[in-house]
Amino acid sequence: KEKGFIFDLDGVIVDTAKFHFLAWKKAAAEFNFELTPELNEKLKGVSRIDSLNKILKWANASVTNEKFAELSSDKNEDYLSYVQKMTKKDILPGVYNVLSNLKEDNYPMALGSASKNASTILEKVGLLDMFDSIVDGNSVRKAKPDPEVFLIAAKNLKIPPKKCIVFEDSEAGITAANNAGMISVGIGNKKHLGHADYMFDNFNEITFDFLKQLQPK
Ligand code: G16
Ligand code: MG
Repeated sequence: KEKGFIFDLDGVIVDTAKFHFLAWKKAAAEFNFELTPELNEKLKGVSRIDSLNKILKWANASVTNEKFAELSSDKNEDYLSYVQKMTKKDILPGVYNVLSNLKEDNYPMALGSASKNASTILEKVGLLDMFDSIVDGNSVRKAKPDPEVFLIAAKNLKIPPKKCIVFEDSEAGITAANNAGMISVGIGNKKHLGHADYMFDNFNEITFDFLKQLQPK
């Protein structure tokens, strides 16, 4: 195939942002900080360690390395307790249709996520078999907006970066896709995604014909 498709996970395929929020809120309460939905926006697409560093900075708090590790592991346990309850009903609107259309036509597809829990989540919602390659927080050193995650995905798919299409819901993720020289498609909140090549509210608005005719920039 001449094109490859790369999907972010959280905010694109599933809405796990609400679970990250609940878990970080609980963790932050341990040092008497109230995490607001506004601040939570800034944690989207950001790794676990970087997220905790940001929250500590907002709270003007500092903790020992030991406490840092404990907070981050407790947060993850709490987050995973929500993830365990996920089913295919948690797949965002229109996503399944787009994925299965692309799959039927044999387009190479990869996941490009910052999460270390990506495979667990895909398994829970029954989408693990859709992807030819899964590039996640376990295989990447440099976080978005660095293009590393998407460049590794393109390499695994054996498709040149400029012939890859990236779906992203975060500001840092669209920047990462643009930095990789890929075609960027923003999903969701237009406010933070003005730098995307294309913009949609959700996958119900994206037709298979549109995806088939997309050309490199
Ligand atoms: C996701 C979320 C972030 C989260 C990060 C790391 O990224 O958007 O909020 O902090 O993964 O997750 P974990 O703690 O599970 O390793 P993405 O790239 O899928 O949007
Ligand atoms: Mg995301």
